[in-house]
Amino acid sequence: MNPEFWFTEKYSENCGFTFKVKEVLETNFSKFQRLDVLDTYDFGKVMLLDGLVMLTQRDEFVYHEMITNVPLFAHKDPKDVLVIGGGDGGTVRELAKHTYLNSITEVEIDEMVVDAAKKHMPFVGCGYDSEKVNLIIGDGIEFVKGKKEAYDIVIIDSTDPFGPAEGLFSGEFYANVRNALREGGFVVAQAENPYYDTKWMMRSINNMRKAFGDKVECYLAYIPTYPSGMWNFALGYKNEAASGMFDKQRYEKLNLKLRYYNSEIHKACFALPEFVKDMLK
Ligand code: AG3
Repeated sequence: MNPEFWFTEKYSENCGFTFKVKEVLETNFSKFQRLDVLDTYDFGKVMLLDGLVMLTQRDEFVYHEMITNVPLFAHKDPKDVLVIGGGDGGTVRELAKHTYLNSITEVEIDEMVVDAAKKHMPFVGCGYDSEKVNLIIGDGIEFVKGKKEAYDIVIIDSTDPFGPAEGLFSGEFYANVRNALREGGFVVAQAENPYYDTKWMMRSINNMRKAFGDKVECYLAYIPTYPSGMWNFALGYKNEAASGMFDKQRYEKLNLKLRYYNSEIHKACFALPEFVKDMLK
């Protein structure tokens, strides 16, 4: 008998990432997906959706700081932010630190994710403690349809582009998101990685291009527990490119105590390796 229990997310037929598990805290099913929460030795609490790592206690800060602070500090004067997905609460936790915002709306399709985060992962579930966060349980695709210039920033914090999230990567959806943005607005979507998921990454970027034309740029962050550790974010802009913009004054005034994002990263994250640039051509 081997008392050890290991979980592997397979990245391909031949490669994956493995955690040694202390305990399985929850396994649950909704009509959308399977959810597991593990307690692991090296990465603390881990949330899986359909067997894929959504976040770990140890490195979630990278993803959540980067999906929020890059568009927020690039924007000239953000007031209203919409999050689609992000049920674990990590994204709204970061947004709530931007105390000048008027509203933070999140549309998450699966309440099971919210409940599990609140129960087992208070470090992200605490995102819902802020009064400014308005959580709507519903379909983000339907929610954005017909919205006109209602948000300054839309953040798409989804699972991988198959299963319940598939529609969140389509050209039609991005066109609706564009209409929902005000002048000067940005959309940011988690957009997979340039090693294992190049097909998905490019499909997502090309669909964003269908709505935003050449006004799409990418930035990277280093997240050990996501496939390849190099994670891509796609950013669509209505007017000026986000990569050249940074509200230094607001950044200094807020004086956030962050662990990954800073003014240098804001600029540097848009620097792409040659092989990624080639892929994006
Ligand atoms: N959403 C993106 C996770 C993608 C990870 N993919 C994978 N492990 N195959 C994360 C949600 C965090 N709020």
